[in-house]
Amino acid sequence: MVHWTAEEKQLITSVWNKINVEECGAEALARLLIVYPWTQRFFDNFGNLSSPTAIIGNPKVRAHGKKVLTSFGEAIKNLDNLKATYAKLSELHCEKLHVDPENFRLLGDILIIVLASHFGKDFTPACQSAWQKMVRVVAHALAHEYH
Ligand code: HEG
Repeated sequence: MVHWTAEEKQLITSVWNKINVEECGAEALARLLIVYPWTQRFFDNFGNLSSPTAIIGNPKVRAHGKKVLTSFGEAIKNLDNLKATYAKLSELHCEKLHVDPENFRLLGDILIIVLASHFGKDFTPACQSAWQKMVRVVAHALAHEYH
C-alpha cells in the first residue's frame, strides 16, 4: 500500500482547497485533447473538437473536465484507500470506455502543469512532488481493474 506522510497529505490538501475545480478541470481536459489529439476519439459524442478554440469553448469538455477533477477530490478524501475508491471507475474505463491507462498518466502530467501555471511560485518543489505522487497513484488505482 502507498504510504503518505503527514506533510504530503497537508500539501495535497492545501493546494486542493485553493483550486477552482471547474476551471482547472476544464483546462486540463482541454489541454489533453489539444496536445494529444488521439485522445479525442474517446469523446466523439462531444461535438466540435476541430481546433484548440473549439475544444476550449466546448461546454461538454468543460463539464467533463469538472467531473474528472471532482473525482480527484474523492481520491484526496480517501488517500489510504484509493484502490477501493476507484474500483468501479476503473472497471468502467476498462470494460465500457476502453480507455488505455497510458492516458491516465498523460492527464496526470497535464494536471501538474495546470496547477503549476495557476499557483506560480506557491507551487513549491515539495507541493509538486506530493502532487506528482498523487497523480501517479490515481493513475495506478484507475488501471487496477484492467485485465
Ligand atoms: Mg474518465 C467518464 C473520472 C481519465 C475518458 N471519467 C468518467 C467519469 C469519471 C471519470 C468520474 C464519469 C463516470 C460515470 O459516468 O459514472 N477519468 C476520471 C478520472 C481520470 C479520468 C479521475 C483521471 C486520470 N477518462 C480519463 C481519461 C480519458 C477518460 C484520460 C480519455 C482519454 N472518462 C472518459 C470517458 C468517459 C469518462 C470517455 C465517459 C464520458 C461520457 O460519455 O460522458
